[in-house]
Parts: sequence; structure tokens; C-alpha cells
Amino acid sequence: MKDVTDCYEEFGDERLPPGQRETTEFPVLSKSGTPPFDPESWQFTVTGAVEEERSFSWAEFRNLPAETQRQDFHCVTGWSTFDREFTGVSFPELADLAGVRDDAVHVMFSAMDDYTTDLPLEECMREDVLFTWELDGEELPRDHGGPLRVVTPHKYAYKGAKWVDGVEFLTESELGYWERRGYSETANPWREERYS
Ligand SMILES: Nc1nc2c(c(=O)[nH]1)N[C@H]1C(S)=C(S)[C@@H](COP(=O)(O)O)O[C@H]1N2
Ligand SMILES: [Mo]
Repeated sequence: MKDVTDCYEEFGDERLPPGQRETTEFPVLSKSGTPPFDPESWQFTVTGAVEEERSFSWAEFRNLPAETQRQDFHCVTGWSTFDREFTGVSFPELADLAGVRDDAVHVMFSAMDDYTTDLPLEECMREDVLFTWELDGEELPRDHGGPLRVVTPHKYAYKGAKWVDGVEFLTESELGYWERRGYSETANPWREERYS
């Protein structure tokens, strides 16, 4: 178990970002309903500015080298939950499998509910950006993004796509679902980057 709850130290002294309140609950927040999941037909694709575009079946994805991390989680609507345990594959690990090209600068995550979210590549190349299928020792609940979601403890949680099924490496930045609707592209909770 790796404890990365100290990631706030990169951005200041306070574990709870400004304007947030801690909750012991883990609320569910989705733009629309929970999409269906069929483990037989599910496919995860890695596309764009990579040496080799890849796709993974659910069984293949679950066989990638996994780790468990303790993280905090901050929603842009004002709640934070501490000390959640997530198991999965780190972004750098997955990026290595495809071989990211030198001209990649940005990343677009896409999801089964047609959600998208984007981040600069360097903000993704961190061990605490995880593709995760397990929350607090249990299979990730479907409402929380199961079978697979992203978590981004250094960002507001809308940067973590639930039901993620693709990642595209981009040579220019593009905006995701909430970013097109006025939310921040960088979304640093300690700088209260809620809106752009
Ligand atoms: N695919 C998808 N991912 C998503 C969302 C969504 O609507 N669809 N909502 C985002 C928002 S705004 C938040 S706060 C978190 C909420 O995650 P939770 O429901 O597990 O609390 O998921 C993020 N990822
Ligand atoms: Mo959110």
C-alpha cells in the first residue's frame, strides 16, 4: 500500500483545499446515468500520438501490473473525502505500454457515457493518476465508475473519468465535457481553479 495522501504538500500546507469540506460519505456524481458494462465486449483503446495504438479486453486490462494507493478525492462542488484506497494501473505504466511520442502534449480520456475530460500530458505522467477497478478493498461500484475509472488526487475529481474506455494522446490541447462548459482545464484544488 502506497500512501499518496501527502500530494497536497506540492501545492501548500493544507490537506483540505480551500473552500472544501470533508465528508465521510462518498457521494455519487454523474452527468447522466450509469452505462451498462459487458465484460465480453468491453474494450479499452489507447490512440493518437503513440508508437503503437493498443486495445485491451477486460481480461487483458485486469492482468496489467497493479498497485494499491491511499488517496484523497476532491469534488469541484465542494466536498472532499480522505484516505480512500484505490487499486489499479498507473498512467505512466499504461503510457509506457503504448510508447508516447515526443509530439504528444495533451491527453483526452473518454468514457462509456460519452463523458470526456482532458489534461496536459505532464499532469498525467504521475504515479498517483490511476486507472482503478477497486475501491476500499471491494470491486469498484458501478455508480462510482466500475468497471474502470481514473482518479486524479492532485486535481478536482471531474478530471477522473468514470467508466473510462479510452485514452487519446493529442498533439494540441482539446477540451473535455466540463471544460467546454466553463470548468478549469488545470483544476488545481489548492489554487481553487474551479472555472476557466
Ligand atoms: N464518465 C464520467 N466520469 C465522471 C463524471 C461523469 O459524469 N461521467 N463526473 C465527474 C465528476 S464531476 C465527479 S465529481 C466525479 C464523481 O465521482 P463519484 O461519483 O465516484 O463521486 O466523477 C467525474 N467523472
Ligand atoms: Mo464534480
